[in-house]
Amino acid sequence: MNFKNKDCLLNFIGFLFLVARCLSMVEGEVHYYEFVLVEKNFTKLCNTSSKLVVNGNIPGPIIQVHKGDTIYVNVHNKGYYGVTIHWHGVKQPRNPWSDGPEYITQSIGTTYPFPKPDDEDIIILGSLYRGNLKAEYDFDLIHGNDDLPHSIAYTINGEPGDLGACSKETTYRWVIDHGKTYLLRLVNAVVSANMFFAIAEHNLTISNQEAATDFDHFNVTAIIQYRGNYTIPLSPSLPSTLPNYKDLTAARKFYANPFRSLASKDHPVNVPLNITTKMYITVSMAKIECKNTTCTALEEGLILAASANNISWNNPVPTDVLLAYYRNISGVYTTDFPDQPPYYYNFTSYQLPDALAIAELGSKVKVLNYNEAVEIVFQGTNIFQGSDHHPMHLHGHNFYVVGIGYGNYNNETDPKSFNLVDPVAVNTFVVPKNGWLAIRFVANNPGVWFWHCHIDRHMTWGMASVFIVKNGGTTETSIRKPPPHLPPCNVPLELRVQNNDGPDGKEY
Ligand SMILES: [Cu+2]
Repeated sequence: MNFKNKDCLLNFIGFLFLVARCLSMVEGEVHYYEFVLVEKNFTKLCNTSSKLVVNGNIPGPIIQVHKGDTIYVNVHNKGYYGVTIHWHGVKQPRNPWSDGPEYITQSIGTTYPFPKPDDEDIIILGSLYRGNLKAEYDFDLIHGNDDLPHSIAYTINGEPGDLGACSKETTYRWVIDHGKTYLLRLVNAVVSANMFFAIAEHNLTISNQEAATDFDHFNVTAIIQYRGNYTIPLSPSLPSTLPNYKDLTAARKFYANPFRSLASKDHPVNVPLNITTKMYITVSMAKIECKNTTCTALEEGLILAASANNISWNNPVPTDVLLAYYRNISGVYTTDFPDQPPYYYNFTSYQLPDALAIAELGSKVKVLNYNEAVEIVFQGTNIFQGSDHHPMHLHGHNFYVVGIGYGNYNNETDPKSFNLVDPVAVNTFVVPKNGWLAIRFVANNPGVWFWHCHIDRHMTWGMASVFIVKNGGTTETSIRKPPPHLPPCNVPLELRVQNNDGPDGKEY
């Protein structure tokens, strides 16, 4: 798999969330931020381990800016590993050079489209790991283990909450005023699960797996506390309406929503109607040939992987896709990512032969002409009875969610129910378990753009590929020049900062 090709120093993708506030009309401020990435010890759930964090905190700092502002972020990496940073939600027009994904490249309206809230808070749902996660992750990939490290708990703003051991004192607490309206920005940064979220005794309109049991059976809590004169109860009340972990019906009900946006004259949508490129892409668990003698193979020579149209993404050598494309270096990637799966079968059947799982390892990309109107239907499969939710993330573009459903996509009847009027525009959306997702976008951002399942376990296993969007013929529609400080991909071994810690966190 891709673990062998660690020529890049950039072997870890960090995620940062940028919150753009759009209340003020003042534009054009300049903001400077210093991010220091450092390994620091944290004690959570009675256990102390080192974690790579930004400015010493979990979660990291929030950048709050206005539309039109300029932001400079200096990142100082004082950790053990090479790091790339990818920004969700920030357009990078013609500029894949700073997009972030290792081996690949290294919208906001004017006002709220609803009454202005009195205040707001950001809730980041996360995963808590024990031990040296990077070392465990490398170990599992190198040995082709059939799984990756598992978290031990979920967190809200870095804290597991009231129900965990040694945890109550640091539960995240938000103090609010009675009678006011609050906006919550919810970010699901959990590595491998979708989450139900509720606030006890409050109405909230928000928008797992049946068989899987290896997720954290952990209710993460945080506290909302009203200001004022009253006796604060010793323990907070818990929501009574929150579905059970495994309540698939509740999840299905949620996904059966038409997912309408708040489209209006002031917040228009512009769904492409004349589609010029149609793709049908199966996203699936898979098996690939193990090319490493230390693999813990599932069966003879095969290890667990994930695929898109039966291709399991393999990070290219000796350089990244972007540089190879820009400099015309051949042999790094191929342009034959298929528009449809190699064979058709009942993708969501409960009994599928394992032979269907065998995927090809490849660095296959899809090339799109500038301004191509693209429709993709992602089809989940139940191979290994391993169907799952797959939040598909596209870099460089937003897309419209025009359709979603269960079972196999029917290309005659399902398009009739597409929402082409007021669909949501996002850069990540889920393919429901044993279902499909239809998206549309215009390929108007020239460059090299990674797309992948955002469950990191699946992405690591190869549920990913790349769009190359060609130039449009003018300077304004062409990819920018690389920045002068572009770091070289081939970093000599002796220059790399190395951490020789074992999975137990101790040096070996
Ligand atoms: Cu996935």
